[in-house]
Amino acid sequence: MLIRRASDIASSEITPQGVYVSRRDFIAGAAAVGGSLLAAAAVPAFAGTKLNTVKGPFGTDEKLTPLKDITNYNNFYEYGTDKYSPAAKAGALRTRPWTVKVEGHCKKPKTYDVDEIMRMATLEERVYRLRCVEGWSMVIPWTGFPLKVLIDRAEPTSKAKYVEFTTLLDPGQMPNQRSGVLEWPYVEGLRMDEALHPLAILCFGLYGEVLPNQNGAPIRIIAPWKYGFKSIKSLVKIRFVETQPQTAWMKAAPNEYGFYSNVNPTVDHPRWSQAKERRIGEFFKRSTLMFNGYAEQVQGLYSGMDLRKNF
Ligand SMILES: Nc1nc2c(c(=O)[nH]1)N[C@H]1C(S)=C(S)[C@@H](COP(=O)(O)O)O[C@H]1N2
Ligand SMILES: [Mo]
Repeated sequence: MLIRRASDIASSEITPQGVYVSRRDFIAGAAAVGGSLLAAAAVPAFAGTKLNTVKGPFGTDEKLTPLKDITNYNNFYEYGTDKYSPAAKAGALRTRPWTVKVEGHCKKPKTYDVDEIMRMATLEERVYRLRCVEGWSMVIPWTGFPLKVLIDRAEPTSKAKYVEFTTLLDPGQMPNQRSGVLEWPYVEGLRMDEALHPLAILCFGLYGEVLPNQNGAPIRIIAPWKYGFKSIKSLVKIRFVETQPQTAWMKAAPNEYGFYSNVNPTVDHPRWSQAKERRIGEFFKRSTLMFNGYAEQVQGLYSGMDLRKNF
């Protein structure tokens, strides 16, 4: 088993937790937040700030997708429905201060500052495949740690059967929320056991640096065995609920997007096949793997379920 939990990692492997801020970023940060230099040093607010990470589990030998593709070919409907608007427009998002509300069926609801969350566990680099429902894929070195770390802090009760995630709602900073393309704010969800799975991470960075805004700064979810749209960006709320959440995509097109959204080459999207994918940067399509190649890790979550009905 390749899984290493933060608690299994020897303290000698762990450089002081949190972030390394270069002098340039330190000064830029101080100027931009208008706060003291000390406050700026503790605040890794800006894309490009280096993060202290250790190598995490679930690696892959596949070629990494170049940074320029990961940051210039995005889905972030809050900034438009084409792939290039997020890079052009998401600069408007203010990622500090930023809070994440943890609420619902749990013993310890709390509103966290995102920097407090970042310091809860060692930041790991995890190279995961991302498979978009539209048929393209990338291989991305994300920085984060298991979502389970934060869930455990909240002490969910037995009524917590699902976790609902919500993106920021602020048309001033997310101009395409003025359109009706989706019902805003963007909402996603996982079943509790999915959310606790060691593959599911809270993500703060990629390629060893703080997330660019267009990739969902300052905090997002990555669930690599599901289509990319489950990996919700710019998260402001985590809510423990008893019934299955209605996600933004289910509301928009319930016949096309189900709650589970597991990558599944044998279940087509009603308008196109899911059997193949185009790895960004490659010419020939490759076969899509069950659960995006993470079957060994996650298939047990779905034993006995009809994945054609629960798509
Ligand atoms: N809030 C929000 N999260 C979102 C989306 C979105 O439009 N809004 N798009 C999703 C889709 S469809 C994909 S494929 C991934 C893309 O992530 P990336 O741009 O970092 O590659 O983000 C997902 N998370
Ligand atoms: Mo997607």
